[in-house]
Amino acid sequence: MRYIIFTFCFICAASFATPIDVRVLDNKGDPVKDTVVYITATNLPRDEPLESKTLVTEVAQDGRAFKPYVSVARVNQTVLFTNKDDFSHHIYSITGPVELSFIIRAQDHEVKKSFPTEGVVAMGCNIHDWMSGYIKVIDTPYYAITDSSGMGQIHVPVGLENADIIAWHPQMNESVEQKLDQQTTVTFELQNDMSPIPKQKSTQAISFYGLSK
Ligand SMILES: [Cu+2]
Repeated sequence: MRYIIFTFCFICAASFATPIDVRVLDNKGDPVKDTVVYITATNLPRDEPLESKTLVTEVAQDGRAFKPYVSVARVNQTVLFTNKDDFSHHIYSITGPVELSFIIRAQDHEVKKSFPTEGVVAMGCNIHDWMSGYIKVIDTPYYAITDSSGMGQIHVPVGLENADIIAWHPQMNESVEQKLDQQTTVTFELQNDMSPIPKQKSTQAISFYGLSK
């Protein structure tokens, strides 16, 4: 009987989450990949969805680049930095909730970090100065990152009050937001030009105190 009740409640809960399809286009109508889209509201549930409690965001250093270029972390969620290269990186950030500066050594050495408040962590590497990556730290369980079609999907529970949907990308000059009512599709058409996305060079790095190849 308990199993039946549990199953019934699970189906109920799932049926009350509405998928919202989000599309982000630049001011030329082209899709914008790697945009973080997320929901805020005045009554966000205090109990997070179960999956987010064990969620770990992985930011890899791979081929002298951050992969992915844009990541999302919840406040206080573990971010796992992993080095896929066979040489070291020296990751830093002077923006965001916490300043970062740590060396991550070769061959799958791992470093764990977390961030106590919302913000934007703009990362670089002291050894490979072209490396650029971002972590958007947010305090909501309802978010997505757009794919190469500029699309993302967020499952939102019913009953959110004063809900907004926000879009952020490192090369936008500001976040944009819309009121979220009952709509199941949301399109952002950016008005301003975006800055160029930096190229992650893959040329041979210069040796630096034995930390790099
Ligand atoms: Cu590096």
